[in-house]
This record gives sequence, structure tokens and C-alpha cells, in this order.
Amino acid sequence: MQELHAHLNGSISEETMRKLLSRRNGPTADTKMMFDKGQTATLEDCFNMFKLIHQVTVDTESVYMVACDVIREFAADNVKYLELRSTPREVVATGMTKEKYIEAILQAMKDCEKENLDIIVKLILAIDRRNGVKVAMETVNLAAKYRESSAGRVVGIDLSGDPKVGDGCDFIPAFQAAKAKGLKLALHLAEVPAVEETKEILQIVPDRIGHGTCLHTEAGGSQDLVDLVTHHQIPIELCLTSNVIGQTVPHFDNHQFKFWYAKNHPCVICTDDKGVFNTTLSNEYSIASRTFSLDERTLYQLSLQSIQYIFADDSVKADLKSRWKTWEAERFPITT
Ligand code: 6MZ
Repeated sequence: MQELHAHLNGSISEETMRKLLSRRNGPTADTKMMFDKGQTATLEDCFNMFKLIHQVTVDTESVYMVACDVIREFAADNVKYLELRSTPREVVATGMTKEKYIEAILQAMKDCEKENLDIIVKLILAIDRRNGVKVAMETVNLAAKYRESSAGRVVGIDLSGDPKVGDGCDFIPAFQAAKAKGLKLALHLAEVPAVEETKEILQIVPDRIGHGTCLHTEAGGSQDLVDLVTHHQIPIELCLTSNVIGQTVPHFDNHQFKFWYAKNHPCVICTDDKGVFNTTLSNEYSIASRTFSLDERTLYQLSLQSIQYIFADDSVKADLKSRWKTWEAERFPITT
């Protein structure tokens, strides 16, 4: 499998959280940092939880530890290619600058490479909508700088954060600057109904869309949005548990996966925040399988097709495809 939509601070496991809480003052060990299985919440509850989590990842040691653990956990879940995304954060009290934050994650990626974990990891730097345009431009410049100095480990830019805050169109110049610097764009779009904002951002044709919950008419979107996304064949990163817990989708049956999959549109199953939403990528594939009656071969095809949408270069895509094909030949031998 490949995981293309994983927010670092949302992906912290219970075990890692326990280690973090024992390290510093702040939220206590009984503060809830994840939702229970089957629990529902509001998007606001989710964003409040991220604020709590940010109180325990305030120094480079924690960020490094979190990144190492998250990479190892995805590898243990049989993820062979992972794109982590994270918002560079400065914490004056501990001396953590945005550069040190990014370098801690890159160091974790390099150290995990030495552990022979059988996983390729790339990094996307995230723009949080609440931080405004100036910070967004700074993030783009940081991404360009670290792509050069990290042997291509940094691959792109994300737009995320509370979708109800600010106007995503303000960031269009930052997205254009990122594109001009050769960075890929994975943007959270239409996580809540926002037809005009989404239409305008779609004009720059992002490389992938996060969630796309409210693109189609029945979910508060419009036919224009569907036509644009379909015309440009923009892959959509779909996170089932996250959307149901955050109640942007009432039930798995109504998840937008159904709409886009039925159109044969590029769909990628992802976790979003495996820690906060208490899930794994394998679990997300099983939910998709149970809810939409997809057999093992169909899941395999979905995963194989997702390789086309990763932000790594063609040689990585070719290697992954060849591994997938080898596995296919073993798992589904042709019988005569
Ligand atoms: C929008 C989300 C998100 O960047 O500190 N984030 N943004 N929608 C979502 N769906 C629930 N889940 C996570 O990871 C945490 C940050 O990721 C974004 C939010 O900006 C959150 O603060 P990092 O590693």
C-alpha cells in the first residue's frame, strides 16, 4: 500500500503519545488525544485536539521521535511508500525554529532509511489556512530550499487546517509560486461546502485533492466542480474514518468514495490522522472493502493505480509498479 495523506501530528500512536506526555509539562497523561472507535465528534473537536497535540510536540527531540515512530508504524502496516505532511512550527521557548522542525523530520527519515524498514518516505510541507499568506509564502520557500538540500525528500506543498477559517483563494499566489518552483500541490478542497473558493482554486489545477467531500451536488458542491475535477482527472485522497468521525460525512455508505469510484475517477485511500482517528491504512482498505463490496483484487488495483499519483519521480514509480506486479503474480496466479 501507499499512504499519500498523513498529517504528522495527527498520526501519533497511543504508545508514542504516552512517551511524549511523560517527557514534559502540558496536557496530562489522561488527556484524550485520540477518538475512540465508533465515536463521532465535530470538525471543531478535531482541530481542538490538534492544538492539544501541538502542546506536546514543542521541541526537535519530540518531533524527531514522532517522525521515527510514525514511519516505523506505517512500515509495520505494510505501507511501502509514504508521503508525510506537516506544518513547520516555531516554538520560541524551546528554541525550535521552522528550519529545525523540518530538519528533525528529515533526520528521522534518513535514520529510518538505515533501519531497512522497506518503506520510501517523502515530505510535504503544509500551509495552515489560519496562518495567512505571508507564512504560506515562507513555507513555499522553505519547501523549495529543503527539496534542494534533502536529495528530493521534500516533494510538495499542502493546504490544510480548519476549512471554516479564512479564504483559501488568498493562497493562490503561494500555490502558483510553488508550482513555478517545481513543487507538487496536494490541497484540502471542499472539505466543507465552499463552491466559489473551490472553483477558483481548481483553476490552478492542483496535483491532488484532499478529501473533496463537498464537490458533488448532493454534498453541497456543484456540477461545475465535478466537471473541472473530472476534466483534469485530479486524484482525490479519501479518508473514510476521518470524515465519519469528523461528521463531514454522515456514514461510510454516504462517503464520497462511492461517487468518485463509480465514475472511475482516480481515488486514493488514505488515513489522514491515524493517531487521532485511531486507525491504520489496512483498516481503511477493509472499511472500503466492506462498505462498497470491493474484493481483494479490486483493492489491489486501487493500490496499484495510486502509484501513478505519488509525488516521487518516475524511477520510484517504476520500481513500485514492478514490486506490485511481482506480488500480483504470486497472489493471483494465472491458472490454465
Ligand atoms: C484539515 C487537517 C486535518 O501539520 O502539525 N489537519 N486539516 N482537515 C483535516 N481533517 C480532519 N487533519 C489534520 O499535523 C496536524 C495539522 O494537520 C492539519 C491541521 O492543520 C492540523 O493542525 P501537523 O503535522
